[in-house]
Amino acid sequence: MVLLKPWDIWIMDTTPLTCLNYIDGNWVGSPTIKESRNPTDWREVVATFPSSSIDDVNTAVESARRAYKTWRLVPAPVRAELVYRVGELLLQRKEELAYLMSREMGKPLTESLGDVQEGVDCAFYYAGEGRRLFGQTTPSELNNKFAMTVRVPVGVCALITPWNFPIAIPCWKALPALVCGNTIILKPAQDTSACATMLTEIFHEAGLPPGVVNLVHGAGEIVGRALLEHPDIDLVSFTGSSATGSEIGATCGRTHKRVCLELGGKNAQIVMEDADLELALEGALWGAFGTTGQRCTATSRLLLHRDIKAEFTAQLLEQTSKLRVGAGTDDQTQVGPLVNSSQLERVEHYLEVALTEGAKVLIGGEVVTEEKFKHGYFFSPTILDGVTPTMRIAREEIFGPVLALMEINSFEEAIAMLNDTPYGLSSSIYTRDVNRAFQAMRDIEAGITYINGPTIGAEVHLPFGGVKQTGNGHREAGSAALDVFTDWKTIYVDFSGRLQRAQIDNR
Ligand code: UN1
Repeated sequence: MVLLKPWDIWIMDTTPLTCLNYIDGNWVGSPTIKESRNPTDWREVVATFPSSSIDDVNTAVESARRAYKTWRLVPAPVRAELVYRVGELLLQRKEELAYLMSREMGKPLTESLGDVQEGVDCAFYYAGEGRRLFGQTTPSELNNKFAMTVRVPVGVCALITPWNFPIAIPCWKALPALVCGNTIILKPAQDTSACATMLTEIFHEAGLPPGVVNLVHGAGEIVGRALLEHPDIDLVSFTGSSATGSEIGATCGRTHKRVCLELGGKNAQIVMEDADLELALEGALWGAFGTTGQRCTATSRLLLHRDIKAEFTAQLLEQTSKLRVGAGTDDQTQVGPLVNSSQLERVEHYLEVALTEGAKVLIGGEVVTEEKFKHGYFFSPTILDGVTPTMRIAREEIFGPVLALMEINSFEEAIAMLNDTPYGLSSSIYTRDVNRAFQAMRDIEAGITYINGPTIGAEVHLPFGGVKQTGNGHREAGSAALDVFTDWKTIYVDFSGRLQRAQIDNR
């Protein structure tokens, strides 16, 4: 791939960025400061950002509440034009943002460009929604009476976003929220504070009025918690771990907030004996090791039919050994570092668990020890064999470059094994048998199923989310996200000039 190459400018300039909160249209600080660092070399500070307090949250909520009074009355097609402008500015600054992302959280440049593109796609898609936001009209059971539904905004939304898609996921949440007439407070992951700040700069430049978008940096335990407890927040949208999600769900239940949760995955790819094996191999490598396995859609289990397992595994090992591990900002890199030390420790911990449980490491399984990587959080792409469904490594989300191989003897066993997990986000099957493909589409318990494609690669105009412990029944992206960010209002207009009693006067 040929990248437009203004990289060199940014490569030279590694002065830490000073990121601030953005409240009521102003960039403001907070007394304590934290740092976000480059996971390729943790000695490099990418940005400093405020460690915000409950007071900062309160100010942001007041500003969002004030702005909501007028923003909700701006016609949706006009709101949509500003959302469209966000897309144009994201496109203009695509390379700059991607480079920053690769420095700040380590994903390879091509993937960072994809992440920004996902934000652009989202902007253009939801800008279109501004001229739709369809409701329904339906006949009334009474004469001279009109019945319809309209979508109305929910109010002030807290968006709590992860570091693995630092532009795409905030866009998935912010852009539908805004086009629907809500105001927002973005609380980004601390590891990607600079990306969130640059995105907010774009919201500002696009002309969103003061208070419509607010950004509050800082810790989940302080800023996140304050948002959940604040009586003036109407909706919380969160993407992250299932453990945090269940706490958020419980708090929002207690504080009567609408809550949309996008949580973990333990996604599997099935390879049947009749599959195009080359295609399935490419898919497995991309699904398991893309973004260093740090996607909620990552392939973490590979279910191989016994007839092809030996041959497929040999090929897989050969290809895995060729993956180029390196800095996200190096355009030769295929697998970047993990985002921070605790993610690295988590992966190391799961490797210990795997060995104790009796799994076998076929490749990888260790921290990369090369001299040039010694200040980074690199873990080698890892394949484990002999994994059985009851092992923790077959059930728990690892969020790293670790792929568990499991053997299947039949299609029925494959589906049962794929479903045997507390999660249900993404899934994949490679087969040339159209009957099996359709049975899989019907019987797999997951929000997303790919036929002859890997478990990653969702597009913004289709619903995204999962079943079981992956979520709480909502979907992001597509027109489904409008159901998160709007309430239905049902309206009856009686133009008969008299009292008409439903269920009574027409009988
Ligand atoms: C995530 O894994 O957190 O389908 C989001 C994909 C991306 C989005 C992933 N478009 O892998």
